[in-house]
Amino acid sequence: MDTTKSVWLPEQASTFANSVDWAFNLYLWISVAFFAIIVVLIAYFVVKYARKRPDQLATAQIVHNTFLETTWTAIPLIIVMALFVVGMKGYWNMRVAPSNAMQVDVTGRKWAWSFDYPKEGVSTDTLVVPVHQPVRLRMTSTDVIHSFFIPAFRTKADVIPGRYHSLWFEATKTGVFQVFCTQYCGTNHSYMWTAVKVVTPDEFQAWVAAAADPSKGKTPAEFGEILYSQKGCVACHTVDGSTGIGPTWKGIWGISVPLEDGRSVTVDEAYVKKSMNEPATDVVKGFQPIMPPFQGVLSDKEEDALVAYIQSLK
Ligand code: HEC
Ligand SMILES: [Cu+2]
Repeated sequence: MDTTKSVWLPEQASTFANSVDWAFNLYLWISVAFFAIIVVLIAYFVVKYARKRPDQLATAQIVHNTFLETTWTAIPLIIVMALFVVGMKGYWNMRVAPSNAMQVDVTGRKWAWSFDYPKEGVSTDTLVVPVHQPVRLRMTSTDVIHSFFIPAFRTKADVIPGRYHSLWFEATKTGVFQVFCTQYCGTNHSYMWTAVKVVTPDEFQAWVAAAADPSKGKTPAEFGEILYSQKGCVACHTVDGSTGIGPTWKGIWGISVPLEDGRSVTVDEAYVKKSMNEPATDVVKGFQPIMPPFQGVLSDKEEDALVAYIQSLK
C-alpha cells in the first residue's frame, strides 16, 4: 500500500509525516471507539430503563460503587498518559533541530514570505531546499502575527514580530509543496502562500549559483520586476492599472499625485524612494497608511531597480 497518499490527509513528504499521522490516527480511532461504546450504551439504556407504565416509579438511586469508579478513572488515565508520551516524543523531535541543519531565515510580512540564506548569501520568495537535508528555519515577522505551515511536512509554527521562532524539517522527496499562512493577518491573508521546492543537492547548488546575483545579465527594470514579487510589493500594488490595497504602479511616473494631507507630489525618483523607506510621510489620497516601511530591507541597488521598473510601466 502506498502510505504517502491518504483520502483525508495531505501527501507525506518529510521525516515527521509518518509519526504525526500515526499519532493522529491513534487519537482518532481511540475517540471513534469511545464514541461507539457511549452511543451504543445510551441507546441500550434508553430502551432498557424507559418507563413502561404510567404508574411505574423511578429506578432505585445508586449512590456509590468503588469498583466502577476506580475502573473508569484508571482506564482513561492510562490511555491519556500513553497519548501524552506519544505526543511529547513527537514534540521534542520537532522542536530540536539536528546540529547539521542548514539555516534559512524566514520573514513574514503582510502579505508575503521572504527567505534569506545567510550562508549561501541568497534571497528568494520561494523556499528552495535540498532533499534529505535537515533545514532549520529562523522566523520572524515585520508587522503582525503570521503562521508558517507546510501541510505535506506536517509542521507549523507562529511567526511573531520582535521575536524569533524556529522550526525544522527534513524533506523525504523532491517536488513542490504548498506553504500557507495560517494566522489570520488582514485583508489578503488568503493570498499569503508560497511553496517549498525540494530539489536534489546538485540542483540546489545550481540554484544557489544562479540566485547569488539575481541582477546579473538583467537591466535595472527587469531586476525591479523580479523584486516586485520577491519583496512582496505584488501583494498590494498592481502593474495593470487596477487599484489594489495600494495604488497601481502603471502610468504613475511623472504625474502629480494628491496626498491625504492636501499636498500634491510629482512621482520621481526621490518620491518613490521616500515612499519605500518612509511610506507614512506621503500618504496617497484615498489609501490607508498601511504600507510597511522597507528601510533597511532593500539595498541601494534594489531601490534603484524598483524605481527603474516603476518608470518603465507606461
Ligand atoms: C501591505 C501593502 C503594501 C505593500 C506590501 C507595499 N505597499 Fe507600497 N503602498 C501601499 C499603500 C496602501 C500605499 C498608499 C498609501 C501610502 O502612500 O502610504 C502605497 C504607496 C506606495 C507608493 C506611492 C505610490 C503612488 O501612487 O504615489 C510607492 C512608490 C510604493 N508604495 C512602493 C512600494 C514598493 C516598492 C513595495 C515593495 C518593496 C511596496 N510599495 C509594498 C501598500 C503596500
Ligand atoms: Cu499572514
